[in-house]
Amino acid sequence: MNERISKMRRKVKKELDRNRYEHTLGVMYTAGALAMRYEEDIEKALIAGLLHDCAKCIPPDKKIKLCEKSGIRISEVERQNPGLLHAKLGAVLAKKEYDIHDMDIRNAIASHTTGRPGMSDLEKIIYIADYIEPGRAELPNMKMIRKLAFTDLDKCMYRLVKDSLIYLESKDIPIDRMTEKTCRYYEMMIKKKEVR
Ligand code: DGI
Ligand code: FE
Ligand code: FE
Repeated sequence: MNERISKMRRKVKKELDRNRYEHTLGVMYTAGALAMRYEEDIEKALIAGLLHDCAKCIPPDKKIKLCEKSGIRISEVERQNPGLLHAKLGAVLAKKEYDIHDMDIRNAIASHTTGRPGMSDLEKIIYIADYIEPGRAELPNMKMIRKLAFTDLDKCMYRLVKDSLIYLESKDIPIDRMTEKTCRYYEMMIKKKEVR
């Protein structure tokens, strides 16, 4: 691993608890493997995977304060569930603390929790790697989802976002509007592909 990434690894390790750091390494290497499969930039995928949860272990009230300071707009759902903010805040910290100027990497960090319509392949890779990394608690149908990740990024996105919505609804957890938009978008995308 090159010196730039090693340095980032040491810094991220200090910001995260042990389990979160282990998960982070799992996402980093899984994103690297998906980048190989889809001929994306491997180094970018490793960096985005490494930094995707860099704001995760900041206490909720501090998350809100840092977001306000950085000019991130906070929705009602985010105010009630500040955990959601770790994605957007992580993208800001990637710039400020880790010197990441690449917008695709920062977008991948920002969109990794709710997704968004029209994600780049790198963004989809990070969203998906977050779910399928080897250390992740088993989801229903994980075997099939892992296979789908290496077969079709859009189908895999739709499946994961749809399953997340079903899960959140079953637990009566308020849904972020972006998660709903993402779901509708990828449903439409895969229908378009089927027609062709
Ligand atoms: O940070 P990770 O745990 O690795 O994974 P993540 O960034 O995907 O965050 C997962 C959490 O995000 C999980 O507890 C569900 C939550 N989440 C995702 N979409 C929504 C959501 N929570 C709310 N309230 N609304 C959403 O739309
Ligand atoms: Fe996350
Ligand atoms: Fe994660």
